[in-house]
Amino acid sequence: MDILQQISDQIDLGDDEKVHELTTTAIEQKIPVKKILDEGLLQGMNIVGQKFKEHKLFLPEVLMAAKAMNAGMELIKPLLLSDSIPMKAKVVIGTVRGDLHDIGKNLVGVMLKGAGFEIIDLGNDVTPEKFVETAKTEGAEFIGMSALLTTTMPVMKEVVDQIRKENLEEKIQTLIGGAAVSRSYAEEIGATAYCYDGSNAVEYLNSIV
Ligand code: B1M
Repeated sequence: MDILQQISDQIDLGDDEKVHELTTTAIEQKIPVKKILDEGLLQGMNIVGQKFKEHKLFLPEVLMAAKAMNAGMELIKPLLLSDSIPMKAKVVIGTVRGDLHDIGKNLVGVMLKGAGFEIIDLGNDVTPEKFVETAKTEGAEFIGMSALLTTTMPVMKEVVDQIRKENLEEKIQTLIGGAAVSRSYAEEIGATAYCYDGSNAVEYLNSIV
């Protein structure tokens, strides 16, 4: 069976050791890292997401799948970063308050870093105050927020509102992403941009920096 298919299957089964082993082999076989990511790791996580939605998998299994995904991510991270160039701009990134989903946010952070942006990663469950204060003290030009839950996406609006209230729109742009949000939501709350995924975030930032 195709090794990328095996990686995807082992994520679905939540076997972090197997994913580590298979990802190592895929790297040794010189399969392009973006292909390992898209057709192996992300593919597996998409299947898990679909099964979770259909109640065919439950939370502990999803946690195991997330652990397996991270086992692969740790191996490809340095490769995604290897082409890095001098820092172009600072981006404060985090998953919003109440939301613990950080796999996508981590991935976006790695890709932006690889594309030459300085990343200040605040982790998950980040309050609006923390986003804005950090961007101010660090002199960051961008705040990148991730939300995977419909219940946590309104926190993004709090950040945008806070930026407006402090008249910082000229200095700090807000980017949003994550499965819960969309371009129209970004427009609705007045965020500067919606980024579909890490590549899209890189493309957007490169186009304006
Ligand atoms: Co949760 N979960 N989860 N979960 N989980 C979802 C999001 C859900 C869609 C599953 C489902 O029902 N199908 C659903 C949300 C429903 C909704 O709100 N509409 C859900 C739920 C309900 C929950 C709980 C509430 C379950 C419960 O407790 N009953 C709970 C909430 C906990 C909390 O956060 N407070 C919960 C918990 C968890 C785990 C802890 C078990 C685990 C997270 C582990 C971790 O992140 N460390 C988990 C997981 C793994 C998922 C799914 C299966 C996979 C998410 C993922 O990592 N995808 C997810 C189903 C799904 O999304 N299909 C689901 C892979 C990742 C690479 O993609 O994060 O979308 P993603 O990131 C993408 C893009 O969205 C984009 O780029 C990334 C790369 O392509 N992007 C950005 C993301 N952030 C960006 C920021 C940017 C730009 C682009 O900034 C500029």
